[in-house]
Amino acid sequence: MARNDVDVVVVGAGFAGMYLLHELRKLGFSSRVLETGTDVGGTWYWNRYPGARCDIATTDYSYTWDPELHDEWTWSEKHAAQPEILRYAQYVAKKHDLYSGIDFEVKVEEAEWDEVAKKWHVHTSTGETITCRHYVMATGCLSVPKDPDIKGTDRYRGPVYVTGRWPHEGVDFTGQRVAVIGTGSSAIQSIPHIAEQAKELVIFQRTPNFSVPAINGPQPADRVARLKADRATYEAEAKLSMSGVPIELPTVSALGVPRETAFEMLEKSWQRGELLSLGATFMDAGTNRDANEVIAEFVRTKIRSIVKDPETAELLSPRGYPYGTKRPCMDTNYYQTFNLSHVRLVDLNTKPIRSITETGIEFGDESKEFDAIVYATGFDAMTGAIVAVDITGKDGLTLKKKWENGPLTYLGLTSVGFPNLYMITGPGSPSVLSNMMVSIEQHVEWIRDTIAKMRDEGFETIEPTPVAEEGWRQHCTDCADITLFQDTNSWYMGANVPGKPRVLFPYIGGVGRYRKICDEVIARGHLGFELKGPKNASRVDGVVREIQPDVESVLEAMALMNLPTMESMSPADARTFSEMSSTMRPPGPEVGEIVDGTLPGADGPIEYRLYRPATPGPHPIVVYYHGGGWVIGSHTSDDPLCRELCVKSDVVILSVNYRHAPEHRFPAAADDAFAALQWVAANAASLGGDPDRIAVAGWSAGGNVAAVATQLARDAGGPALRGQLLLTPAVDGSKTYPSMRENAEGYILTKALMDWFWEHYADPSDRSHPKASPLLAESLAGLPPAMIVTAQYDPLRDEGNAYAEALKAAGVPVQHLKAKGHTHTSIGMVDVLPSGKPARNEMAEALRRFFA
Ligand code: N01
Repeated sequence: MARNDVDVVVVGAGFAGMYLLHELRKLGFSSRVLETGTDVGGTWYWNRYPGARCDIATTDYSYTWDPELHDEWTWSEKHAAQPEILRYAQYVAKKHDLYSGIDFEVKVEEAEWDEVAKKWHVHTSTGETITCRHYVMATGCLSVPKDPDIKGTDRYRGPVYVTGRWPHEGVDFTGQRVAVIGTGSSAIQSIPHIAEQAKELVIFQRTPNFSVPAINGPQPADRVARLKADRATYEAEAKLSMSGVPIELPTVSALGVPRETAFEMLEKSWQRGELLSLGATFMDAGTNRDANEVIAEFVRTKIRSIVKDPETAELLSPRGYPYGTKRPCMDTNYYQTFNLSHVRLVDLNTKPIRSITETGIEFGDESKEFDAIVYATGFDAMTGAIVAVDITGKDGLTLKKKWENGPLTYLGLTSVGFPNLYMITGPGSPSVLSNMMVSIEQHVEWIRDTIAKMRDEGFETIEPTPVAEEGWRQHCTDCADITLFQDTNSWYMGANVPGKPRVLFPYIGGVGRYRKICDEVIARGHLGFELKGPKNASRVDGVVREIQPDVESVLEAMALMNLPTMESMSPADARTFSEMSSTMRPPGPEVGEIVDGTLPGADGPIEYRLYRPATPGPHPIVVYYHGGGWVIGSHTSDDPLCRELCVKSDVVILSVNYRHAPEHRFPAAADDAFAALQWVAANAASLGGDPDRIAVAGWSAGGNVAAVATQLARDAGGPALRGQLLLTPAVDGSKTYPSMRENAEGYILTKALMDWFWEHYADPSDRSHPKASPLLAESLAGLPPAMIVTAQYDPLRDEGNAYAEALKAAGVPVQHLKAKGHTHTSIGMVDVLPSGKPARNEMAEALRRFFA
């Protein structure tokens, strides 16, 4: 095959391009690897600034595909420095004869898809056009330095250095007055070294960063021992971990322990000298702002304890954005550097740079001369290097145009309209939120296996489907939505480059989950891809993940616990089991007052719990019916949800302990529900409520009795109700809906459990009675406005949907929320699952509207 007509063109000879070249050769594919630099190493070739080191311990930042390397190469330090990592890349390239497959000093300028030939034409800076079946961008996530975006940069006549393009021969700053602009990772690593040489060093800071000490030294003995004893297990754990480094997952909330204990725990993490340690101290650091603030304040106390000048310490202390939402830095003596008399910090918020001049910098009301300026101003991250090449796909569509409002990819690997184009660690993959080595190897292997399958099965092209791509965008958004990342101006969000769309560029669902998804895509016949060949075609369309990521995590954790099923227990044991589980959940918000009491049920007294807001009354009253399949639960079992509804809707919630089956079968629960409603209406004023503003609410079986009580009130001519809020209600026990089969297992409420509940509650013959199945009422006209919430992965979904539709058809105003990616139980899990919060907010809003 001609050199300019190959199976695969790979752009970039960093760790990704090198490994891919090795794999392609192994499988007999012809390839060209094109690299702008003069050597291999990618990021470690370009970033030669003083102090450049790997922030991930280098033991974890090593290739795993050549096991011999583990014996042949020993890292001299825990966090090896750039020259050593570059030597490692060169060593591997020599050992595997990779140099012979790489063209250096070649820049790829354009690539266009040829729909007739089903090939890419790649145009390079040397004037060559290379035709290839597959085109891989292995261009790295942080490879295009961003424009510093500062007035006057072209005026300066002295030497200018950019951290990401550092001179190969190094720079000697001895005796010089040096300015460093920026305080990201590159600056924080280089500043202590520049300070050692410079006569005077001024650091221009726009946003202070969180930095943890590397505590560098030899490779940690315990890690080395672990790897020696069982490397395979270690590597497998890394692949399924959150960030590509196996660390123990936290189980403690930062808010669940006293501040002193939290700080002791953080001190231990600090002393570990690992990039991920601080953030991994608490389970809620990434999702709860208050929990995150505990870490932020800990770092600020550290800064205050190191930096002697209190004003400088304060300026260096990050405030106003959560820890981890800008990439945390790792340093050796960064904060200590500010104790040196020739080092000065300038806060650009109070002294902005007016202009760079021919000889220095004008800032605030000052003007200073410098012998050298260092720009540590970062990169056009994630997409910069990809769209720097003019890539034109099908129908003349360019990738740049397609990504105008944010990158659209399937799995961060491929994009609709660009057949046979692959991105290694592209946007929408864990990439920069992971140990890059783990993510690089995974993508290389995924691409390798895919193109090998195509060759073996006679396919010429592969392209994701629009449905799959949109589903992936939504899943990435779902993952991002439950984190604290969105409000921070970070390069993760594209905020460092003016005009760049503001989305979270990397996938934040975790390395392990991501890998499982990619494997699942392949196992399901390349789900979400269309593959075409001259003689055959395959299209398995669909969305690979619709479940909310936090819901999935809870389901996975529960599956690991291997708990007995409730239906295998006696009702008494099921109740005890359920009560025990409830003791472990967060309590929900504080309310003004809680009052426990009894009220007359249909056949004797029943208990209730009243939740009163802290605001002055009288308040509207919502009579609430708990979930638990008429068998388990009580007036206190939905405590966190009742508290939250009380606070958010500013209403009194009165939760009723209606009688339970099998001791009290149908229609005891329904009769008690109605009796409670009547009693509340008659006693509203003495309960501190407004008798004219009463509504009902209920979850699951509680939604069932709430709906029934509403119908009974209508039929009895009162009490008059303002509304009904039904959360994943059971409304028809007379037949099996498709969702009961679809979601029969795996989502906590199972078909078997629902059958068990019905068996305990009502005879089959009774289940057609509207007091058991309110959907079957003769008429639904004249009922109060309803808010109905149904969940995608709930066996009861379709009957809830049917009730919403039937109410609408009967002229009842209905707000129907179909909670995407949720289960029967997930929406009500207050302070456990952030993804349920929007639905609960809408529920609270609906209650307010009922009474408006
Ligand atoms: O770049 P950055 P970096 N005027 O974008 C400031 C990886 N990395 O090269 O925060 C004034 O983080 C900007 O201010 P602000 C790592 O993932 C890894 O340091 O935008 N200031 C910020 O302080 C890292 O996150 C390693 O307000 C301006 C700084 O410049 C990523 O690369 C080592 C400005 C840029 O910080 C990027 O790090 C190094 C302006 N006009 C890097 N424009 C290792 O693992 C920008 N800034 C070893």
